[in-house]
Amino acid sequence: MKIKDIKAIEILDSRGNPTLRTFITLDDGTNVSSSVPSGASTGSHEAVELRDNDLKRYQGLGVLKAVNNVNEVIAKKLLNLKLDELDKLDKLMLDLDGTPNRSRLGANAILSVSQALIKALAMSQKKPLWQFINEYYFQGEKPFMPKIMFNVVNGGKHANWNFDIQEFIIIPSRQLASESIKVGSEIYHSIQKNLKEKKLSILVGDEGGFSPALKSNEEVFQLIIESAKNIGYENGRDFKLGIDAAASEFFKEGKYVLKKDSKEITGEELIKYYLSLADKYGVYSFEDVFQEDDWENWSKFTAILTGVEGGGNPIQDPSELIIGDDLFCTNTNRMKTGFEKKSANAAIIKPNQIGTIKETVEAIKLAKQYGWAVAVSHRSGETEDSFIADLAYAAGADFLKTGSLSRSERLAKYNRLIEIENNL
Ligand code: 2PG
Ligand code: MG
Repeated sequence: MKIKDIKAIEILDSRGNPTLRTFITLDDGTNVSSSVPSGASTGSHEAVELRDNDLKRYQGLGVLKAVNNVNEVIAKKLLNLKLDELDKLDKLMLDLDGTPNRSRLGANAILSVSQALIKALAMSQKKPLWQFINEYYFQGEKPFMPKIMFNVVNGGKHANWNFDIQEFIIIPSRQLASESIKVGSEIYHSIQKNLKEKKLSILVGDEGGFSPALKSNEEVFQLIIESAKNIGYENGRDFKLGIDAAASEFFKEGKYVLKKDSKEITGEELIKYYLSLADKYGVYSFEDVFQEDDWENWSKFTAILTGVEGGGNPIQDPSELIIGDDLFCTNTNRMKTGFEKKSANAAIIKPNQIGTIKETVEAIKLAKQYGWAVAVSHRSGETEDSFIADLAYAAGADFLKTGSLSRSERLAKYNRLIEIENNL
């Protein structure tokens, strides 16, 4: 099988900003496309998302340079090559880029091709995408339906006016995707009903979660627990609570500034605050709870919360999750530092933070080797592409995190899990 054609175009993501969709045609007639997402609360150690910075188009956010890099630079190198060794093709693109952070070609350009190549080979071999990924990258290790992290209340940059904590998450305890999605949806709609009764807004943020005018960050937990209870679901039994603080976004001159709570606090005080949330509301999952280079507080918090002297790993079945997202940026070098410093016991995995699926898979394998939990994740700017749902299942990831229970770019991933569950 040879690559006959590669063509990228500029499309729009769920925020209406430009991103890439790349089409690949093989000489056996197979034709697929894949699109890439875009973050808002991005980590400074992420691979570079190439934007045009031409203020005459899309406020500078156009991706025509990245499109051109696919159509002129990458295509020239890959056309007519055999498609059987995907890792080699990814490596060719990385060599072509030649920078440590993909700043020449753009991680967005590279990833759109990397994903499309996999889809093309899977389709050409007439295998479901998850099966192909599982066999090719995970040597047939048993695939596993991830638990789902639903971000039902949005704050930080994703709502832009309200809570300091970016995401308030529920994780249904059910293992079947369809069951988990049902519990998530029922709680989501109960929150909506509760908000209407309280005469609060039901408008949603970037990831489809509500962002009502409550008085504090803490009140959100009360809202979720109460709304779930109204329809018979118990916190701890039927679902667990989590947060993605995206704390780099509220770290200002050495202090953590919680505007909603009118507090400017130190890392030590922030640790106490999180411990109180674990205590009062049973918050179980803590993502990006400190600034992305505040290793010291990460390690302290992990040691205290997990009760393991000197830190948290390896933990096979953690009672609490401390997850690095901006902390690691799906980058194995940063993960190694995190392991040495015992900073976390779980990693968020986002393909566009690193650039190729080859490297994404390496990050997943390293997290597993460390005994960390793996949470495959979307970005706040998404498309209808559901690649990460197949990836999460194929990789045997513990979690898939892909937004709330509204907005089709989020539901596309949940619906894909339901398809997979039904062998489709
Ligand atoms: C995160 C993500 C996705 P963004 O912080 O985990 O929820 O947000 O894509 O804006 O970085
Ligand atoms: Mg995050």
